[in-house]
Parts: sequence; structure tokens; C-alpha cells
Amino acid sequence: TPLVSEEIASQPHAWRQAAALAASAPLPARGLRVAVVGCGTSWFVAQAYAVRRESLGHGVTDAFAASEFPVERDYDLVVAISRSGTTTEVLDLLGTLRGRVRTLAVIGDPESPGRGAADDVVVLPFADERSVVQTRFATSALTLLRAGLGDDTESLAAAADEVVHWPVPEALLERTQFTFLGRGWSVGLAHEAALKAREAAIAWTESYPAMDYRHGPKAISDSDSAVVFLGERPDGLVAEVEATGALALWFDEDPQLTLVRCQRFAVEYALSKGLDPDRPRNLTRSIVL
Ligand code: F1P
Repeated sequence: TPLVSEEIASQPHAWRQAAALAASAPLPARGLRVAVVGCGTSWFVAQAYAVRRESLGHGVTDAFAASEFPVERDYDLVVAISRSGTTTEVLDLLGTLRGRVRTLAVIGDPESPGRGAADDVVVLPFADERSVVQTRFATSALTLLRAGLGDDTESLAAAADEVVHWPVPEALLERTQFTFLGRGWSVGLAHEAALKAREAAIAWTESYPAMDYRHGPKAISDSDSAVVFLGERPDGLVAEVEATGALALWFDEDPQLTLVRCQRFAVEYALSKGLDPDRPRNLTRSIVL
């Protein structure tokens, strides 16, 4: 069994541990103007959380790739997410912000420089991973943050017990191009789903806000494509996807659970192509420049 499969399967347990930390962790208080930053997977988690927090009425929340943070903009708190706690752009930004704005780091590795880089830190050592491809840390960080917003993370973990063993349909594995669509806070999850299959399986994947599929991305869709919806499906869009010949797939559940299915897909697709999802091409566990 690939290592990443074990990490995927262990998510419900890790989510419960992450949620248990939420009550005592220095998570963003209601009403603060918050920016959330990260790189790669961690940036996509930042995007999902930002939209979730703001849409639940907890306050203005923006997400940025750590390299693109507008340092002159006024925030009350900057939250940096990094599994490794070593990613250069994240550490550089936290250094720049020191003394200028309050910062919180959410990291996986307690021994990393990320630990001392921010004013506050939450460490999720139980969610840290040996794999290059992130799965469990990303969803556990999101679960911690969502628990802080009052989301029902216990139901989520209970539902995930089954989803982590989802048998990926053959009809999906037969396709060669994959588009992931989200709405609201699941847009970030769609980007993360697409990244998983790119990293683990060198797959041609794209991701968009669902409504934007109509504005160009549709042109590449045909009977070799699959379109996976994370979250809400805009009226008429499934029919529009199917009219191109593409397979449309969706699940009526919390989009975080659909992301887990997409992680499962990434691993199974890699294996079906004879690739080792634990050894993704050209990637390392963290990017230190
Ligand atoms: C961020 C990250 C991962 C990506 C790759 C390189 O790491 O970009 O998202 O999958 O492995 O590193 P981190 O800052 O969360 O450790």
C-alpha cells in the first residue's frame, strides 16, 4: 500500500484530534480582518478557509499565495499555513511582518523554524506526513480552522470514515483530462483536488469556480474528460458538461468529503498509470529556495 493511502485513510482520526485543539488554540477571533497565506496545497486550504470564515459572518478574510501578500494592506491578523514549517516564501513573509501585524502559524512539524516564526503557533504533529503529496495535514488544518468557526467537524469525521475507502469508479479512471469545479469556499478545494492529481499522477487537471467553466474552460472538454463538482452545482451546468461528452460527477455531501474522494482518485489514477504516488516526479516535500 502506498504511504499516501495510509495517510488518506487516517484522516478521520486526525480531524478529530485537530478539532479537539480548536477550543484552546489561538484561532482568529470573530470580527478581525484576517489574511491567510500558504504555498501550494496550503494556499488552497487558505482560500477555502477564507471564504468559509467570511461567509459565516466572522469577518473579512482574504487568502494569498505567501509570495504575493500585499504587505502594505491593513489586517489585524495574518495566518500562515505550512505543513513543513520550512517553506521559504512563508518564513520570509513572517519575518517581514514581525512587529507590523500579529501572526499565527499553523504547522505540522514541531521541530521546524515555522514554530518560532510567528507570534502564535498551532502545531498539528499528529497530522504531519511522510509523503511528499499532502493530504492529511491539509484537511486537518482546515478542520481545526473550521471547528473554530463552529462547523460540525464531528459529523464530518464520522462521514469520512467511509469516504476514505471510496472505490474510485472505473469510468473515472478511464478519462485523460479532469476538471474540478467549486463554488464559494469549495473553489479552494477544487484547486486542491486538481493539484493532487497533477502531483501524484502527472494528470492533466484544471480547476475553476463552477460558473467559470462556461467562460472558456469548456472548450477543452470532450469524451476523454471528467468534470467533478465539489459542493453546489449551478443550474444547468451538469447538462452543459454532459453535452460535451464529458463524465460529470458529484456527491451531495460536505465538499471536504468530496476532496477526500479526489485524493483517492489521485492515488488510484497514479497506480493505474503505473506511477508511484509516493514518488511524484520533480517534487520535494517542501520547497526551500
Ligand atoms: C507547501 C508545498 C506543498 C506541495 C509540495 C511543496 O508545503 O507547496 O503544498 O504539495 O510538496 O510544498 P508546506 O509549506 O505546507 O510545507
